[in-house]
Order: sequence, then structure tokens, then C-alpha cells
Amino acid sequence: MAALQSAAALGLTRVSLQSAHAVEPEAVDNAPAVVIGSGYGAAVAALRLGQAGIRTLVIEMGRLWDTAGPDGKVFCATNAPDQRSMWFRTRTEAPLATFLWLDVVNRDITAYPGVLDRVRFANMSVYVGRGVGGGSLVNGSMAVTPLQSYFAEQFPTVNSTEMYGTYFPRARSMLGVNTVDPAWFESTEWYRFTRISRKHAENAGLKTTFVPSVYDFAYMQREAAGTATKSALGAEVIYGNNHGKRSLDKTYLASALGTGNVTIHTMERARGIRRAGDGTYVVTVDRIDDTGRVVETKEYGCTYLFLGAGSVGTTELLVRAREKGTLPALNASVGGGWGPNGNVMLGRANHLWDTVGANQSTMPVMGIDDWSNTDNPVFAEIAPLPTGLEHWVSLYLAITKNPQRASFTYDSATDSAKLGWSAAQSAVSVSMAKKLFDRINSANSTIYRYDLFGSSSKIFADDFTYHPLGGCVLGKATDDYGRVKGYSKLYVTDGSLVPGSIGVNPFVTITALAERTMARVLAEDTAP
Ligand code: FAE
Repeated sequence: MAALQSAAALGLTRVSLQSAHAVEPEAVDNAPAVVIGSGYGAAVAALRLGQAGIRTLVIEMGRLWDTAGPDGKVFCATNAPDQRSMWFRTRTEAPLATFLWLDVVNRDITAYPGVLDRVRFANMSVYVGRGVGGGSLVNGSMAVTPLQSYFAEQFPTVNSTEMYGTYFPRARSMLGVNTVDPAWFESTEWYRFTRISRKHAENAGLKTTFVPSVYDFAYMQREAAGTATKSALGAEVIYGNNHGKRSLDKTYLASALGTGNVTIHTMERARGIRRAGDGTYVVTVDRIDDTGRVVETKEYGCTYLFLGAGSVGTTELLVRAREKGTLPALNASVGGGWGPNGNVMLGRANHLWDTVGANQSTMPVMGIDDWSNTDNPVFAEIAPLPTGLEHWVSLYLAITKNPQRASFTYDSATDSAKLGWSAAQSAVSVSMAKKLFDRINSANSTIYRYDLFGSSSKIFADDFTYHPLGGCVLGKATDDYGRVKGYSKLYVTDGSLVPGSIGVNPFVTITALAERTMARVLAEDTAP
């Protein structure tokens, strides 16, 4: 936030905060380029357009998170959620529903445009961030580059040598990726939970690997030393971090605003896209207030339209436009190729002597890497469970190589997209996660936790994902650079390009692909 505020103070920005107030409707606004959303793909597009001197309007349905509440903090902690936590809910919907089967995790809250949303489909919920910065505001900061061989398998038409030589390094550098100091990691109480999980994986003959992060580890060490305000060490993560995290508002978006060519409008939800007679695009937008009420509907015209509303947001906009006939030339691949990156969450119960520690950092730094096991490829993040009490639970988010894919279709009754993912498709991920963790349990004589995901003794949480991927897959719904087939000057830059699975946490891949798209588009499509 500091970067955004200081850029604003320098007169470099025109972040629109008008959405907080009821104002008279604006006339139709035109900008050469419009970007929908402000997550990873959108932020890359905004920066590179701004640097190219192209006036760009970014439309974000969530808030700009820069104002402290009565407690002096912008975001609330995971263990004390209030209205800032979730997007228009009256009760929080945290991934871990219960503890010892008790309903002690979730709280009643006032409906408000909070920072985390859980978009519910029939058999799958998708967690997404809402606000300037999208998922970067709520995620675990794990900045992982996929194995080159798996990237090449998923994107056979993309030059992976160029990706790994140019665009992945560019993305990591812009995102501010850093790694935990191994000596500090080995000695700090805050990562005892990770060391215990590592020991149990090694007992089963499994490999672990450190994973980089966009959380500033120098800041975290100061938190541990008591010289900086606690954020990762203060149970802050899925409802936002007040310090330490290099979220997009501090990196790409701050730089984008610094170009002087980029404006961000908040609390504006894009609803419709159509093409005008002259080939330009018209985006219909609902401006909402803090109660969720639509206070104004307006239209923006643009020559270049970039879709960065995330896998669910972008795909919904496109399937709606195709089925309502406003972009009728969109092909049949739009809506398809969706997957949850094989996500499954689970907990194991440790022996009494294997304490995980009352103090846990919310930022994961290690994964169990069994991706090269061709019989059962799994990469499992060792996840924190920071309750402030010793609980002997080892928690994981497994990323399995589930080949199942689903499609979004347009439901005219609700004017929204429906996801055709089935429970049987989740069962494929569960059986892969189970094989890996049965092995770990058997090597350590431990068992699963049955009390974490609701009252039904559910062991594997297979009904939600943090990693929605696909819906407008690269090379199918778009060309090899995210240009939407059937239309010129219409682009997809976000996670909807990734075909359902990338084998690791996805934001570095999304960012690097967007860098590649923008380099090509600015070189070829925007020349006068
Ligand atoms: P995303 O970041 O979702 O941004 C889309 C933006 O568009 C959002 O700000 C929306 O509010 C906005 N939007 C949507 N629809 C509209 C509309 N109609 N009009 C206007 N605005 C709209 O898209 N990934 C990692 O790599 N490492 C992690 O450690 C990690 N942890 C995660 C933890 C959690 C709790 C969650 C939810 C996700 C996590 N992820 C992680 C996933 C990562 O955040 C996600 O892949 C990216 O944020 C997706 O980037 P996109 O650019 O696709």
C-alpha cells in the first residue's frame, strides 16, 4: 500500500476511490486499453501497457485495501475474522471448517466487500482474492517455478527454453521472489511444524524441497526478533497481510501507476462485453457500494481489451458473451479445459512427542516433492495451522497430477457460469494424495485427522481449490499468445490460459505467461 500511496502523493496516479461514494453517473468513458481485474495477469498487462505509453483503465470489482479499520489495521487476522475477511458473507467460510469437530473456526460477520471470496459451484468451491491485487492479497506467497518438462507437457506449443531463459526470470524478479535463510529455518520455533513434516516425509523415503516466496524473509526474521510488527508470525494470511508480503499493489501495480498512464477503478464489476460497429470493445460495468448494491451501470469503450479477471471471472465473461450473442464468434473451446490443479487438503495426527509448535509462520516454505514418481505424481505443500496452541496436526495442500478436466457453461436463469466438475473427478485427486500420505503414515505409525473439514469425519478436503486453472486455454480458446480466437485486440492474460494443472502453485507461471503475451502483443499488435 505504501508504494501506491506514495505514487499517489507524487501525483502519478489516478486511483479512483469515487466508488466509495454515490456519485452521479459518468458519461461513457473511452480509453485505448481496458484491463479487467487486477490480479497477476492483469497487473502485468497494466504495467507493460503503461510503460508503452498506452493510456489504460483497470477495472477491479473489489476494494483498494489501503485504509485502516478501527483497530488500526487494513486486514484482519485469520483467527479474528471480521467484515473485512470475506466477500459479502454473513459468516466466514474458511477452508478448515472445524477443529475437534467443533465449529470454532468460522465467525458471524457483517456483509461487506471483504478480501477473500469462496465461489461455490455444485461440487467445487473456488477461493479467490477480491481487491486491487487479486489473489496476491490472500495467497500463501509460494512463488514456485514448475518443472520445465511439465511446463512443456502442458504447453507443447510454447517455446519453453525462452520461457525459462526470459519470462520466468523476469516474473520472479518483478514479483520480488526470495528464499528463507536455511540456518534460520533450522533454528526458529516458527518453522518447527515444517521440520516435523520433513522428518516424516524422509522417514518414508520422500524428498522435500524449499520453495521460494514473495514474503520478505528479512522482515519475518525481524518479526521473530520482536523488532517488527507481526504479520506472517501474527496469523495473517488468507484475509490479507498487513506487513511483509510483496503483493501486486506493492510491485507490478505500483509500477503501473507510476507510469502515469494507468488508472484503477475499484468496486466496478464488469458484466458484459460487446463489439461496436467500428471494431472497438464496449465493456458494461456495475459499480457497487459497500452493501453490494449496484449504484451505477456504465460503459467503457476501448480499442484493446485485456481479460485478467482470473480463471472463473474471465471465463464467465466470455461464456456469457458467447451465449448471449454479444461476442458470437468465440469458439467452442471457451469454457473448457478447467481443473483445480489437483488440489486436496488434509491433516495428519502426530505422536505426542512430535510437537509442531504453538507458534507457526503462515508462509509455507517447503514441499514434499514426489512429482517424478510416474505412478503417482504429487507435490505437497507443508501448510501451517497457526492456532497459537500446540495441536500436533501436520497440514498439507497436495497438488496432484489429476488429468480430469471440466467445462463452464452459461446458465441464463442466473446469468452466471456453471462449472461441470463432478465429485468423481475430485476422487481421482484424493486417491493420489491418499497413496502418498498412506506411505507417510505407515512409515511413522501415524493416522489422518478426521475432525478438520466438517462434521462428517472427512479426511480429504477435495471440494475446494486455491488454484483454479483453465477455461480459456492457451492455443485452444486463444492463439499461442493469449489472443482470443475469432476477435482481434481481445486478450486473455490470467490463470484461465493454464490447462487445469501446472504441478506447483501457479502464480509465477501466470505472471511469466502474461509477460510473454505482453512482449508479443506490444511488438506486433499496437504499432500505429
Ligand atoms: P486473480 O489473482 O484471481 O485476479 C483476478 C481479479 O479479477 C480479482 O481481483 C477479482 O476481484 C477481479 N475480478 C473478477 N471478476 C471481475 C469482474 N467481472 N469485474 C472486475 N473485476 C473482476 O487472477 N498461488 C501460488 O502460486 N502460491 C501460493 O502460495 C498460493 N496460495 C493461495 C492461497 C489462497 C488462499 C488462494 C485463494 C490462492 C492461492 N494461490 C497461490 C493461487 C493464486 O493466488 C492464483 O493462482 C492467482 O491469484 C491467479 O491469478 P489471476 O491473474 O488468474
